[in-house]
Amino acid sequence: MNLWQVREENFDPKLINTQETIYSIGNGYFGTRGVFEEGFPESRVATLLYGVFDSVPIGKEELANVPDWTPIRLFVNGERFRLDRGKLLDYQRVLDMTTATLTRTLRWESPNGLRLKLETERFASLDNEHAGVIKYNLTIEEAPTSSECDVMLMASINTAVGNENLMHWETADQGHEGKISWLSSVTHKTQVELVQSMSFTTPSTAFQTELFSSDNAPAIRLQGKLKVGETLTTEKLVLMYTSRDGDNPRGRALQQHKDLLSGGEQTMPYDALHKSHVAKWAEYWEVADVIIEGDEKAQWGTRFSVYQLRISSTPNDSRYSIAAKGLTGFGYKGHIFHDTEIFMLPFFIYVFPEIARNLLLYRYNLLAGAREKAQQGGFEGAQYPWESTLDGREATPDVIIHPESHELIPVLNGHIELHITSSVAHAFADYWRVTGDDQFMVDYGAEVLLSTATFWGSRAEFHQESNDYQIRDVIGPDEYHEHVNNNAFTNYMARLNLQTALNILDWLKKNNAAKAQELIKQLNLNDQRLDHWRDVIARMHIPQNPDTKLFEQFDSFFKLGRLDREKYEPRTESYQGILGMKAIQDLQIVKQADVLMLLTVIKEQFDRQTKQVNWDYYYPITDHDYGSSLTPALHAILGSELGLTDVAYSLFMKGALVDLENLRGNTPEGIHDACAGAVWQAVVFGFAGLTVHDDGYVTKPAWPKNWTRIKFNFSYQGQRQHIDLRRDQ
Ligand code: IFM
Repeated sequence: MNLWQVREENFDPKLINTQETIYSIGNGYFGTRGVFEEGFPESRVATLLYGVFDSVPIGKEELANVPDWTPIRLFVNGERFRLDRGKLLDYQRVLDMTTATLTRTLRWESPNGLRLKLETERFASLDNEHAGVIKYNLTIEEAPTSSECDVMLMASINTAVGNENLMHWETADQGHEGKISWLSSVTHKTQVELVQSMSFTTPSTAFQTELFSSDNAPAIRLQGKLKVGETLTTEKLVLMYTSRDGDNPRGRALQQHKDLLSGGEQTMPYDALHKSHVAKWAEYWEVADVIIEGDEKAQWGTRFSVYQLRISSTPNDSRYSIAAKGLTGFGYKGHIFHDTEIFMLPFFIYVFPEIARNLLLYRYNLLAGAREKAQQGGFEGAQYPWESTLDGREATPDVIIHPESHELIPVLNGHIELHITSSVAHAFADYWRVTGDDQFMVDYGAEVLLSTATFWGSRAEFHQESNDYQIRDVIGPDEYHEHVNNNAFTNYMARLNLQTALNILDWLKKNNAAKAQELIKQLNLNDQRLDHWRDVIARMHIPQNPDTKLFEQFDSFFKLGRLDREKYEPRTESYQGILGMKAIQDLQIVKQADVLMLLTVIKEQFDRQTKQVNWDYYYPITDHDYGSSLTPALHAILGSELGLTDVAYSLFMKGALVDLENLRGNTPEGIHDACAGAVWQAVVFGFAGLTVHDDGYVTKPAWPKNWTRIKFNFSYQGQRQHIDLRRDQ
């Protein structure tokens, strides 16, 4: 098994959409699903650009699938090559993660008995984020009637793609200059302009090139004769620039395209572009790779996760963040959830702080939207939306079609799932703790922490009869239970948000008095407000038994019925799917880590007894298989800390293989990026046991069976650390 590769040795049409997700390529600026150049029925063709949205009737806006840059249609002696006809003689597809290059080699016999071999290669340049490149090589192996064939290849940019049935782009203009054809499209509602320039070249002098204008699919045709046994080499280069990149996207695309094609050899730009792309990936892997010895599948799944995290993010843009499915599918419409801050961001904080800063800046830049949301709810400060897009306003749809029951159901998360706000605040504090980047805290983090604390200060209600502050009517991370009071995760993290804000203000007063005064004035942090925060901290209702240390997930959770889970095994769907949304509210069944997420995200705040007693209670009532994909790998961290290494390992593998084996059945919707982040965390914080303290860090490995080595790098206070743990044999 090559642990740097994902391979497919057979083509199974039934798996088409799953494999399209898995074989996605990307560079953070754009992601392209692993669709075939020649197309295929039922294919879910998609290229998504970081932060390029258009409006939708339900759910505000979605990443707008751009005109497809990949098509190359092939005709030999008038017969069209397509995998749903003829006979596939050999087939192999490889995603090489070292070089982020997708290759496909196949041999095909046409219905008329002609045999050909195709070798294709594709990548989304990491060195030049605007460039997508395809090498397409054709060999005629056998032709029944002649030694030479008429070959026609048609490369195009196809506008006839949408997000499922919704079309987002209007062709604005198109044309060609020299060898380059270009298409300008504009999103219907948001008016983003995209220019895609295309060249399709071959060194073969036996082939004629013709450029075709079309508003639907401008194309470049290569036509000529190819002798049996000879190979035709072609290259398709597409550059994409949008109005988000600055003025004149057409000028930028064309200028750069001409530069890349200029000069004799450069008419075949693939190799030079590939070289610089590979060099960039080598730099990435040098820092980001995690080595696990003794367990090939774990190594493979972890590497795939680390690959996914990079193709979903960019160091060059802080106006958007990482979507739940990155740039690999339509699931969750490209919206940003707590998936980023809780699940993925730790990887970037520890490994790629440049990208972490962008992800945090995204939230900082959207403070205005968060302030507006707080105000609309009648509160002060900043409340982050549960689902976020470009303007920081709430983007959660009010209704959706339930994926299992297909009913139209109201979605309350945008209204009452509040914990995202403290997760964002925690992310800034965590970045600071690990990187020691004081300036970032001064310039951005402090304002976010103080503004979110202001929100919690106004959201927590004082209750006379219990003499405490409560946060009522929420949805906690376990989304099965709605309208609950005093969710442990929400209240604990809100209290921490308040405390961290006070600490930061003290620190600022000592270290940057001018900034402290500026924020005090700007955010109206008068003594009365700060005293109120102290009071909320002191009297926040935290549903936890002080003797046993057991948290109650929310008020009266323990009074809910217990489910005889055995009765429903074996299952193929969630308990919510089986029992319905209403019935599940009355049962102690947890969709995803809630109390246990609290004990993991801020693990240094809890002792072992607290962790153990809560694990014993909540682990068995959580749906690890059909609840949320986010949390099995996250649970692995706590499991390893508690010495439950076998359980932790099996949870970890559910995360590591979630997409590679389509364990949840929804890989066609896109990669589970939160899960990818949790997989990295499980290896580093769980099995390697890395804990960063204020004055250093320690590792405390818990070795899964057969693992003999864990090696990774991370950055601590700006210095690269190399961890290489070997198991005593
Ligand atoms: O953010 C998650 C949420 O926690 C569970 N449902 C899916 C969302 C997007 O991944």
